[in-house]
Amino acid sequence: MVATNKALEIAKRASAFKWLAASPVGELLDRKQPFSYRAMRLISRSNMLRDAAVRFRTSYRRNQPLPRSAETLFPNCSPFTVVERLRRDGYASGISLPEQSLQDILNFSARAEFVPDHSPDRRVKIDLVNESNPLPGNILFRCHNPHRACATVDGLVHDPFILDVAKGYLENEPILLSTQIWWSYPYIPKSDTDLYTPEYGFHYDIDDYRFLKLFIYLNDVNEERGPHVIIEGTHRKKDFFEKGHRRLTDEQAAARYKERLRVMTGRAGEGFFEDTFCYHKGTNPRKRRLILQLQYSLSRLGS
Ligand SMILES: O=C(O)CCC(=O)C(=O)O
Repeated sequence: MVATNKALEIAKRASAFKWLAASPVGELLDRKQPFSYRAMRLISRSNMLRDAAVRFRTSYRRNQPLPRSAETLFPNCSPFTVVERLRRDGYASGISLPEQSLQDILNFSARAEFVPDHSPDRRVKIDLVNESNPLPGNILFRCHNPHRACATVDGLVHDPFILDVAKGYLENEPILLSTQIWWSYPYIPKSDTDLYTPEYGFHYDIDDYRFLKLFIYLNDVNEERGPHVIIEGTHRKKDFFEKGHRRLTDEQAAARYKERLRVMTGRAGEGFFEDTFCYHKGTNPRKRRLILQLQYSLSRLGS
């Protein structure tokens, strides 16, 4: 009995500690990160301070423009419209890669080495046809910065339309933070009470005072292929609870935002811009999903 109480006490302390570590205060105290980054993560939780920080930074520092490709792959898209939608809704869809570019990136993905999130020392190649998990126990497999090895991804990074959107939204020349291609595999719960995994739970990112992601699906994504879900407009306003909690359960998300959940299904090659300061998640897929992400930001704070 005494032993059980002691174990409970330790467990309680451990979960209180975990909660504190993940809280804004815990983050600020965590000296593993530079102070400027920790301060940004705290300040950014207030939209007013976040916008003020963007204006202040932009007033004294214009970033160097990234080189631009001669032609865009998206001649029919208007950066102005996309930026307006991003500001209003936190996301803007309607991007579609030309077939050849999609094929190039898929061919690259078949040759590339992916790092499993939970086994960072391993490298695996992943077959485009065989759907089985190459390293069970892992669910996310990432190829970091594919633009360094794949000319087509590099072309996207420097595409004039994409750069105009990033510049318009960031109100400064964009800095490329990273690119990634990753596979998401089904998370199989170990028991009936183990349905949740943070990899597939709602959260918002705080990677800089302002930042922007472009996601492009590399396989067809229907409801069973783990579509990305966005809670529209949550980049503009968060209540006190949400400022302190980067994560929401599905139940909390449904209770608070039932009308604003946007499930982003799409065909291979289709994509959308998103300010992932919005609450968002990748859904636990029943079948694996392959996605490309480009991330631009105002500074290198989040790198
Ligand atoms: O896999 C997804 O759709 C979600 C990705 C995500 O959460 C992120 O990029 O922050």
